[in-house]
Order: sequence, then C-alpha cells, then structure tokens
Amino acid sequence: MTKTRRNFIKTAGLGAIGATLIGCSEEITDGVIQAHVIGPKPSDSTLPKIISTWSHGYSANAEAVKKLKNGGTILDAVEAGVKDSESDPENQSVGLGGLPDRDGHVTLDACIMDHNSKCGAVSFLQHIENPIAVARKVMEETPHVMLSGKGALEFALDNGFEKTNLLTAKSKTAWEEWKLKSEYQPIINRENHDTIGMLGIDSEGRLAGACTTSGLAYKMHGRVGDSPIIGAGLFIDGDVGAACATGVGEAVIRISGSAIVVELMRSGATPEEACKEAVERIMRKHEDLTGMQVGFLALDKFGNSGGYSIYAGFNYAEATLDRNEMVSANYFKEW
Ligand code: SD4
Repeated sequence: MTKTRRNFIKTAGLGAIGATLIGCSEEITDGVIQAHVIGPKPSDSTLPKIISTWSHGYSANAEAVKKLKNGGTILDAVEAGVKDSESDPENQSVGLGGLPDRDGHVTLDACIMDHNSKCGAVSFLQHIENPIAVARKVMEETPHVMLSGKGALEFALDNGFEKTNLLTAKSKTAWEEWKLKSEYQPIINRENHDTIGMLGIDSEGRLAGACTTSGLAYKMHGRVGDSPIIGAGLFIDGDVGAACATGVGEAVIRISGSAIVVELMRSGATPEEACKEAVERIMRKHEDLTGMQVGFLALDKFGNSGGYSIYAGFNYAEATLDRNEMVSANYFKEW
C-alpha cells in the first residue's frame, strides 16, 4: 500500500557526463522506499525492441523477433536470438565453431536475466552448443545462479542437452597456426571481439537480456571472462533498464561494467551517456589501452537504446517488429 509520495528535481553529478537534470519520484510502499527514474523522457518508444552486439546481431535479432511474433515472451526471444549465433559454425567467438583456449578446448560462458532480476549462468562449459539454454535452465530449475565447468556439463547432460564437438576444422586450423607463432600469449585484438549480448523490451516494457561467448581466443585454460557474470557482462534492473558488454572481459569485470551502466541510467544518463561514462571509467583505470576494445550496449525501460566503445568499429543491430538495422556506436579512439 502506498503511504506517502514526494516528487523532486535534483541535479546529479555524473563524472564525465557532467551535471544532468533528472526527475525522480519516491514512493513508500509497505515501508520500503521505491525510487523511480522518470527522466530522460523517451525519444523512441517503438516497442517491442531488440538490440544486440556486432553484425551477427542482425540475424540473431531476426530470430528474436520471429519468436515474439510466434507468441514467445521477451525472455524466449533473447534466448532464441543468441542461440542463432551460438549454432552458427562460421561465428568463431560464440558456441559452435568458437576459437579454443590455448590448449585447444572450446570453453563457453553465458548468462541470461529477466525483468525481475531472475538470472542464470554457466561458465567454463564444454561440449554444449547452446550454453544460453543451459543458463536458462540453471535460472529456472535450480536454486543457484551459476554452474561452472564439469558440474555445468553434468547438469546440461542430465537435462537432455547433447554432447557436441565444438571445435570446427576452421577453428582448429586457426589455433594450430596461432600456436606456431603465439608464444602462448592470448590474442586480444579487434578480430576476436564478437561475443553476442542481446537486450530486449516487450510492448509492456518488460526487459530481458542474454550474453554468450567462447571468450577470448587462445585464453588460458580455465579462464572465465565477464560474459557469464551478472553485473559485468549483463545486467538488468526492471525499474531502470538493461546493459551488456563485449570486449576484453577482464576490463569489464574490474568496473562491474553492465551494473554500472544501469546505475548511471538510474541517475539520469541516457543509454549512450551511460555506456560512454562506463567506457571512460575503464580507460581511466588502464594505463595501456593497446588493443583493449570494450563496448557497452544499453536499453532503458522506455526502449531508448545506445552504445559506446573504446575503439572504432563497435556496432550493433537494432530491431523492432518491422525493422532491423545496424547502428555504429560512437567511440573514443581510432585503432
Ligand atoms: C570475454 N567479453 O570473454 C568476452 C569476449 C568478448 O567480444 O566479448 N569478445 O572477455
């Protein structure tokens, strides 16, 4: 029961964004203060809307929209969307066909989250083509948020997922060539950044998101990046919006990237401003940014979207029920 309500306007300092005028209302519901961001006003409220990272997001969006048109929920849609990338053997940074770690093992990370902060994740999972579907099962059928490694695989097999050889001939050849000159350094460059993060909002404003990857190519065996970590690779707060990350996971984890983007939106930043501020925070924390690409994507609870990256080249696909197009994100640096 709502007991009192007060409205106020305040000026919030947002670091590089500067002072932004935002409006907030607070309600006290059964003794708990609920803050609702009421600005910035929506500029594009064509819902439902799906956004996803990189050019493979285009066909992933099409799958997500198909799912919605067939009566699926927004959570069903983001799961179906990123599965499209996971199952594409040509995509060498997600699921089947992903580039292996330095010892030749394809190890996968994924997570999924809904409007009500329910979430599930798998990390260091091998032999399963669609880790996002396993992450969803973790969310819906266990009391946990994340299963990892052997335990995640056992859980997947127990739930009817089949073991698959994820190392395609093309990725095996690439790994063998890398071994000749690599000196066992993981490769961090623009070609290896293709994780898919997808954020969606339905016509009633409910949010969902998914993130899935084979991680950095030729990483150390056992390495887990940001993509399965709620708050780093993906974060949703149904009162505010959603965010996901792509790029060098270690840098994203260091600032709790996606959670920060959502919190910046809660403080009044637009999706693009929030992504830009998070990217800038990463840049401030690293002396050497050589090859360190990171991009964030955000969607607020009204359906406004935006992205930002350290280096040029980060793009994302944006779809509504009747439109799907690529958008180039703004960035700080040329390569
Ligand atoms: C990782 N963030 O494992 C992932 C890799 C990635 O675009 O996003 N590449 O660190």
